[in-house]
Amino acid sequence: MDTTISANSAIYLQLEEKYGAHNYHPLPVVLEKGEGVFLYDVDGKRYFDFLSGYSAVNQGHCHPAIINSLVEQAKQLTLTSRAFHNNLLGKYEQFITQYFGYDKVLPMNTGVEGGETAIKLARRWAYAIKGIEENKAKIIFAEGNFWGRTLAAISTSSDPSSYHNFGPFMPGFELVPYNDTIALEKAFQDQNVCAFMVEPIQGEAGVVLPDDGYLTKVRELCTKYNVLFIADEIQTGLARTGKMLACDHENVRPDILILGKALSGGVLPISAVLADDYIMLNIRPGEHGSTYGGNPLACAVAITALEVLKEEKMTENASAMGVLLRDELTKLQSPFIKIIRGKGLLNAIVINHSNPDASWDLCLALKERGLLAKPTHGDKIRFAPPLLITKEQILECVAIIADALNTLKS
Ligand code: IF1
Repeated sequence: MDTTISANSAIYLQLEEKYGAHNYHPLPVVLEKGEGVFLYDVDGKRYFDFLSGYSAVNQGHCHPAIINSLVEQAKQLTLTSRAFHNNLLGKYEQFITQYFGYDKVLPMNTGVEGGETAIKLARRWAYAIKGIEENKAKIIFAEGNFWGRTLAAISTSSDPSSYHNFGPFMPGFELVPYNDTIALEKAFQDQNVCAFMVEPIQGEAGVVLPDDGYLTKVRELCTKYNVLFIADEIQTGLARTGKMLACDHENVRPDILILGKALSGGVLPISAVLADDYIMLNIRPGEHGSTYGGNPLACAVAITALEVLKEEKMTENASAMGVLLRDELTKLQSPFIKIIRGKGLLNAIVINHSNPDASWDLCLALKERGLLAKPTHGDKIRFAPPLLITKEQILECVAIIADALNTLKS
């Protein structure tokens, strides 16, 4: 048991240990309140949140306007199912399609359902429009991708910890190296390829950025070979990288856009797949959906979550605070930081240390000093605070990081 937890916290960990599946290895901290950039544990200790619920809490924890929309709508109507119409779905569909500039939206719940929906739309377009022989459609993914935990998602994974001993896997998927448009164009020579699904920045892989111009080239190749460009912006979207969408850094427009996470501001699972009519209308009534997809509660929350991003200029702040964070971390000149990378407030450091537990130990030291972050893929630590963080708070957090780094032994 980690010695850095209180007796009070230990009670909660023991309950999870005994009664919950052991499918995570969380940091030893028990949280009970969130407000803005801060989280508070069961002993009242305050922490800066540098994970933001894996970019689901871009707007800050329990954003008052989002919570107000949740509470007011919850008193009115939460779920009709799509068997009937309701007074919010059409309003939300109009709002989000005009917000991002697409003809239509298919509302779902979790991010991975958004990915599954995008794949079904691409396959349906392949057979109905591109004329690919039935059951022959292929979709290309990038090595290092992560888009969820369903059997389709792990069928496209290159990470054994995602797919090992979960087979057999879904056919019709192929991998090319990320950030490699030569390999991508080679894969596009296969006439059965109908789509390329890619994250503009690979989150789970440890905030891996492609070369400038990669997305532009992807767009060109997809157009040239009549392949749908599917952008998984579930983690990179919604102002996180300093633009409303990470694709906006290169002004490229994907054919299918997948959103999730911060679409609800961390309040409940909401995802959305946006596309134009020539793609969206190939799925006919009764051919796809979900019990909660597009429920009135989600519609009310998502409209406010999107409004808040613009009203509070979170895109601009993410861009400026991201530059400040990376500059200040660079100034530390820490021997324990190999790489600092990121865009906007989606950042990661790669730890330089012989001890494989160094990144975990650093996260424990950060926790002790009031900052919560978690390693990904061993030696990388993601630094992704809510997008309303201020300059003063960034500087305070860099001081915490510097002090924690000093606890690592050479
Ligand atoms: C876990 C990772 C992040 C995502 C992208 C789709 C989804 C995700 C780019 C699916 C979800 C979550 C899943 C969560 C931890 C977190 C994660 F470490 F797993 F990979 F963020 F990097 N596309 N990512 O990042 O969305 O179905 O979860 O709503 O599974 O541990 P979801």
